[in-house]
Amino acid sequence: MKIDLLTLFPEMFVSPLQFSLLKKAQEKKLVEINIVNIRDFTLDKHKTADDSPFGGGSGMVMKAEPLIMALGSSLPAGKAGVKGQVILMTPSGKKIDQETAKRLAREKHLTIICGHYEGVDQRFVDKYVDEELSIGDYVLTGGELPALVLIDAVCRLIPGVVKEADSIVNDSFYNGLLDYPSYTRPEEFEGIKIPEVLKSGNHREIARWRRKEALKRTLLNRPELLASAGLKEEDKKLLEELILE
Ligand code: 4G3
Repeated sequence: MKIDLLTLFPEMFVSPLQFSLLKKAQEKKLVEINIVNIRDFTLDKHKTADDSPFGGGSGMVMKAEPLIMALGSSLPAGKAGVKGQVILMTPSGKKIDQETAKRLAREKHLTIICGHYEGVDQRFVDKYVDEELSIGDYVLTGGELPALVLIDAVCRLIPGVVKEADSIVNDSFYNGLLDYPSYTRPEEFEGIKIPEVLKSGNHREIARWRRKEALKRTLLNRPELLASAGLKEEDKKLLEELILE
């Protein structure tokens, strides 16, 4: 996958992309991330990337021309018009979830634009942006951190980036429920022992306990997920047990 990142603050990406999963994904050539400084495509000597809004009001609006030039610079050579999926990170976008990450992990080319100030000239958005995405209902100073969140969520789903059997099938949300709790050595910590069942060696009982704990967490923290988790008869029995407890 190729990812072009259009930003006014390219330095914000240097360190986060050099560690852990994203570093390995790039080393293995499973992902190529190209950072484009929008300011390099401004047309005037002051390198103006933003301007005041027509109609008045506070804040600044990102200008369309530098964005279009920056977008053009990242298109594959000889493939004008084949730009992949162009995404704008903005608090007014659709909220991303694991399904969004799975869908985007199947794309060959993503272009992610990091908005700033009060927004982006709507003519650019209408003509060049395929989807506006948000990482949640809060406002940040820029789209850079949201872009990194999206890239991390998407890249770990690209085949070969994370050892398949490992994490992904055990992820929270993979089965529609939150994760069950995990424990590691020592067996006793500050007087608290690990749940006895985890030492039993009885894999059926362990699986049942984990399922019940996942249902418990989901019931307590995210009850709205239960409706679409595709619960089986056995799950409903576990839920009834939990409600009685
Ligand atoms: C306003 C994304 C602010 C308009 C961006 C961009 C939060 C998110 C910004 C705009 C952001 C988010 C930059 N803040 N919740 N700030 O994903 O286009």
